[in-house]
Amino acid sequence: MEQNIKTFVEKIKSAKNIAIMGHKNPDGDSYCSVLALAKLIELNYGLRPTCVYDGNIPEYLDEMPLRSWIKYYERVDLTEVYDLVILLDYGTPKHIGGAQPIVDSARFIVEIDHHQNDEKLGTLCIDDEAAAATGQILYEIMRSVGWKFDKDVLDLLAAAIVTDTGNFKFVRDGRVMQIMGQLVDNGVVLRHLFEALRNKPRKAVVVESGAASRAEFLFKGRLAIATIPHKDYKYLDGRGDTVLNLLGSIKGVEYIALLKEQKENQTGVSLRSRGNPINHIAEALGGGGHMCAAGAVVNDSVENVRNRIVELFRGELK
Ligand SMILES: [Mn+2]
Repeated sequence: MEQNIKTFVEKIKSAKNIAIMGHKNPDGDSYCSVLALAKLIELNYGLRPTCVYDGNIPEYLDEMPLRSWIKYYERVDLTEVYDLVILLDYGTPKHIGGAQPIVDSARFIVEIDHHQNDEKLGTLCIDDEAAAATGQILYEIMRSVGWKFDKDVLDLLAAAIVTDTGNFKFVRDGRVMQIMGQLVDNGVVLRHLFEALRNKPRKAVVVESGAASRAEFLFKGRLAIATIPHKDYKYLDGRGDTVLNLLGSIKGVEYIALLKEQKENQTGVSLRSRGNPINHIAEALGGGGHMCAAGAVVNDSVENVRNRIVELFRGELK
């Protein structure tokens, strides 16, 4: 790890241009990690990296610092060849999206990630599957190199950790909480951060709470299934966390499945559990993810996907 970080710093120092990207449809960790690292590189080496994304940035991230630094891939010159491309939090190569040409032509690729991934793209990999967020790994790199930082960096890293741990619910060890403590001691105000992230459009909350109110409950109430019809899909902010959180707050509900009709015969599935593993269900649907938070995109109708999910759970919950 230490040697890898040393090499990483050498690559930053010698690069004439740098691009940073996360995964398509960035979540809080992906988005905030990209901006935090970009700011760290500018502060410490005087070079501002090109930050790229594909898909949609959820509106709840609008209040995060440095929004203007990140550009949709179509607004970036994809023919530019970068000395260094840094991939953050990307999971698997299929999540790269429209900025792929930048990755393909890169002179050197560094990846920093906490996802399990059998198809790594990095020439140099600074991965840590035990980390709660990519933002946590960045914090540890920052401290180990001794990079100077500012309030934007700290707020972004804190937001990355808060969002990827589901407001600390998914924390598995004390390391990330100690880091959070250091962030707070250095000026991060958690109340401001949580308020800044409570920033959803009204329509999204109305649509999502409607989906929660129409949910069905199966296997004695242990599995909740909610559906977002296609006409409402465009109003979702991010993955539909309001639905997932509402249903997950009901006594007796252990598993939550949210089905999103993205288009005809294409259904996005978000799965959450309140403790038991759920990623094997996502994998059976062709997707994947973490133990308690996983998902898939299935080329089938909402009804058929719903029935498949019920059958997959029937084996476990009968
Ligand atoms: Mn992450």
